[in-house]
Amino acid sequence: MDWREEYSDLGFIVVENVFSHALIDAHLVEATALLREYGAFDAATMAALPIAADDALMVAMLNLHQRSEIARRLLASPIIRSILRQLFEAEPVLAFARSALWQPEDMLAHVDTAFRSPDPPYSICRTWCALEDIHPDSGRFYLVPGTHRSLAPRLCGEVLNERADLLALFEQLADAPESWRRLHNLAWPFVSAKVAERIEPDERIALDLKKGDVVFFNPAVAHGALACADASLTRKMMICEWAAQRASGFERGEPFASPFAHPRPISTQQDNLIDIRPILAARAASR
Ligand SMILES: O=C(O)CCC(=O)C(=O)O
Repeated sequence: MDWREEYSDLGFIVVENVFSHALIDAHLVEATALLREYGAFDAATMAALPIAADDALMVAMLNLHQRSEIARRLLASPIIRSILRQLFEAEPVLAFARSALWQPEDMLAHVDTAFRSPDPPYSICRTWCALEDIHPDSGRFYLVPGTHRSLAPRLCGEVLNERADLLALFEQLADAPESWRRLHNLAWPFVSAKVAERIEPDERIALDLKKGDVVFFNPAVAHGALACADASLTRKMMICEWAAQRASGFERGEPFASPFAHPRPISTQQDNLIDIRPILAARAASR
């Protein structure tokens, strides 16, 4: 199967050996120094950071990925750029990046976006990059194949049925596609909250990732992390979100500073929305 078909069907692909180990090691030296500066020395001290310090660390971590020459070299990987360019049919732009050394708590199955079409050309993709050989007991990353098609759109429909305010916003989209970002931001927590209860444990594909491997995934695919069975283990990873340069740059909210110097106008086509016209027509016909 062509990798694009695989991405389209499963919602993710795994590409092995994307980064040089030397570059990863140099990046880890910088990321570790930053974490220490903020008082994160292991999983326990990281989890105990006060919210304000945690937020400040997120911003500093994003800055590190944007400003450090080593991180920029990692993120400029020709393999990553080439795959994203083909998925987006446009230049990829980094929306955020975060490196972490330990599995955070409570990583239940969730989705990272809602009301976005699962069909190409995509405008958002996430990459989960292994910065060491991931130990099976350290809380492996998992995905639930196909749920960007089978589950996420259904949950969007359920949320609209339950929330009149969101339905009203949804019905405005045909005339005012710029309302999409508001709908997304308001509805996404409700959609995501429904995900964990719909996933059977044996549907999860926990990936066996080696240092330098990268998972490219559609953020509407249900995903999460298995429980960490040994708190003394590290789980070094970098997670990034990429947007097509032509897209609107949604999710530019705090605490991530905008990587989009000049936000572009939104259009239904450009922002890769679920095509709502048939849904609206069916609703009108049933009234
Ligand atoms: O830490 C992980 O393995 C999962 C990350 C994740 O689900 C997310 O960033 O949305």
